[in-house]
Amino acid sequence: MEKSLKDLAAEFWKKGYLILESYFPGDMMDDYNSKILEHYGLTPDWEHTDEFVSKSATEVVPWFPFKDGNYYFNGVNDDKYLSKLTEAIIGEDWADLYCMCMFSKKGSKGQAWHQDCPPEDSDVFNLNRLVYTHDIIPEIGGELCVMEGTHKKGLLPAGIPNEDLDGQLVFRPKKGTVVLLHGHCWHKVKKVKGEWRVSTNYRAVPKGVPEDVTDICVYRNMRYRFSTSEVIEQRYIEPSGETV
Ligand SMILES: O=C(O)CCC(=O)C(=O)O
Ligand SMILES: [Fe+2]
Repeated sequence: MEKSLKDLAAEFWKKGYLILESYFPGDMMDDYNSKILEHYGLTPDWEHTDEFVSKSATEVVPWFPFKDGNYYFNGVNDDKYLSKLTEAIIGEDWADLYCMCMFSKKGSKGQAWHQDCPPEDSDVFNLNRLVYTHDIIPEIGGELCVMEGTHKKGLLPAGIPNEDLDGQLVFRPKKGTVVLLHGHCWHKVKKVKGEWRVSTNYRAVPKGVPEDVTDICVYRNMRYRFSTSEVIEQRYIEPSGETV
């Protein structure tokens, strides 16, 4: 029997993520993927500052298609079941934050461990609704790594930005798969070995969470503010193991 929305929401809140395997149809995903690649070309310039790219060990080029007036990707927003599931997870009157495509080229580092927004207030978070428009396979790399249950564990510990951690789960989402992931849950993306890797995030927030919730991202070596392209906090490990 199919799981109810309530059961799926409970699973999300237990683990900090939920995976809907091959949820969207392949032909819809092929169409999205070719439109995304058309936008980027295969060698896009980095959008972020060099300081950000080198410090954060994050090599990904974001694109906000709706902000550019491209509404091709509305099929995901319009999906009734996904909206209902979102409501079951983050409550009534949740809001769409934005749709963000992410592109990584061959040899890029992927994304270091991070929390999409500061975890100090457990009510203030974003919900990632990641849609994969192509298969993530070993030859491509770019696996999504998640530390289960860490949406309830507070601050990501300071440390080496992208090292593998004991207990990390490694996912290779197939085309059409949706990953719902709590923004406080510690996650990273492994190095990209294939020509390119694409993912698209339809971010949502519970009612009352400010629109700029994801302006500050927490990495193991810093907090970074995107709107001002600024490292707002350096995080160090003392030889004693303490974070300063
Ligand atoms: O591309 C992915 O698989 C994850 C990206 C990510 O960390 C995010 O969108 O918050
Ligand atoms: Fe993230």
